[in-house]
Amino acid sequence: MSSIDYSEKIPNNVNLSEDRALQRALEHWQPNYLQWWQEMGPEGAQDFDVYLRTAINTTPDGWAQFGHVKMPDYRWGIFLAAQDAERKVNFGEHKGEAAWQDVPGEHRANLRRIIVTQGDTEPASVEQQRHLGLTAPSQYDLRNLFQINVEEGRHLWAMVYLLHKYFGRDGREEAEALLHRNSGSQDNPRILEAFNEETPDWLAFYMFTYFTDRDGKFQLCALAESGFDPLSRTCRFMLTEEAHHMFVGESGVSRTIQRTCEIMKQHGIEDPEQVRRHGVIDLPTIQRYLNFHFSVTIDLFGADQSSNAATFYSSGLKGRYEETKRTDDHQLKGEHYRILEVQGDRLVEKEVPMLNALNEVLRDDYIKDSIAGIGRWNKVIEKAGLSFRLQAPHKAFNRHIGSFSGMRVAPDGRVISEAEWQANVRNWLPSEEDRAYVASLMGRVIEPGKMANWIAPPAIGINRQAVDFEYVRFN
Ligand code: BYC
Repeated sequence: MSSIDYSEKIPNNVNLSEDRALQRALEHWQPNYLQWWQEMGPEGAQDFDVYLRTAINTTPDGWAQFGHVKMPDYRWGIFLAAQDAERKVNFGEHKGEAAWQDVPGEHRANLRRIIVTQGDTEPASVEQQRHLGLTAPSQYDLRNLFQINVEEGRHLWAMVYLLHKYFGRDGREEAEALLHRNSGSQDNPRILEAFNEETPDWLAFYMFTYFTDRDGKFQLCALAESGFDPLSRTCRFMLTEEAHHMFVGESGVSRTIQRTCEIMKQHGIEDPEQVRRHGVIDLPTIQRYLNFHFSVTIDLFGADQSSNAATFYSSGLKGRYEETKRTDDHQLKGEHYRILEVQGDRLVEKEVPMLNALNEVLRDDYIKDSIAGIGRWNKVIEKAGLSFRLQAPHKAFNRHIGSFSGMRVAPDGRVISEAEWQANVRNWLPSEEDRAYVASLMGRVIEPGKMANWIAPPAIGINRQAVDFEYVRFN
């Protein structure tokens, strides 16, 4: 089994040693990154040895090397998926041209903006999750949190590589700024709203990794279609790591539901207050967390009609999900898409030019994918013989971006008054009391194989290790 060459400061498959100027620029950025990691990365965990998966190359047996590593020593390498010399621009006005190996001058500003927005989310999520290690429900979960954190760090490196290599001085300045904005900061916040929200507890963490990391999957899939080949290759490799993040979310929520159902069955209770007396999270609270994370995440797709989205597509920078599997003309001029808008107190469908609706197209693809997992959570409840069912709220519910922002819409899609919203919001979104209750359950469990009372154990361990394997050595 090959291992990382620790004499190499920045492991990579981009021939970094042949580009001295780029190597120097990245070596200059690296200490600032490490300082950011010390200050904003996982709190109090710098000395732990963590059973981590490290990518050392992009081959099937090289992208997932497991072993105990201290997080600050993790090798945040730069890896692009293999190049296809025949690759073309597959959509938009440049369709059929050879894929670009350099940035086309006329698209430079837009491309930089996309890369910066993508890059900004990666350190933001590490900042949002920074305190969670102090209240992990098990060693297994603690390890998964840290795995996600180091990989988000690597994804930041991926975008910083593109900025340094292809955008000269502007790119270097943007790379510095990525370390200076901070999640939730009043003066210098992260770019997208969801990345300024707190992730205060583990239910929020699982919901975030299920819903918000899935936005990552869809955006990365759209960018993997880019005519700018280095961006496409970078995103393709990032996607291999993303799957585990969504797995942590889906299985985490599932295990939480399973434990709650066990208690409900065992004691023959359904009333949330009674359920809470047993120290587990009642299903209506899980629904409210779901409503919150679903609605905040679908805002991340941008406005339902966006000239930016049309430009990104027509200029070949950002495609649709599974662009190359679609059978239309990949230019979409004269095509239409149905979006919803509010008319009086009703939501009505309206046809708009497809190119302007591409944020909505991606959002709808995302919604289909995320609803599938909610169905799997319901299977756990059904299997326990309980009648409660979780549901995705209507896509107009609790929106802050696009034509529904400022509207009051109930989870079932009814346009409602401010008074009705205020009277019911506690039933629809997590209240202060809900958050305080969930917070009260969060206590650190560190003995191998032990779980906090509110969550069921996982079905299997990581990399075929036992569930009670020592995933984290606390030293
Ligand atoms: N919050 O024309 P619009 C991930 C702004 S997650 C605040 O619709 P556009 C990950 C917008 O900037 C994936 N502002 O915008 C997950 C614009 O501002 P200006 C991240 C917002 O450009 C978990 C204005 O509103 N990657 O990887 O079509 C853990 C008009 O909007 C928001 C990407 O997002 C918002 N939610 O669409 C770790 C891909 N939405 O120009 C990682 C790259 C919109 O008026 N980004 N605005 O000042 C993009 O493709 C686009 O920037 C967006 C926005 C789809 C996000």
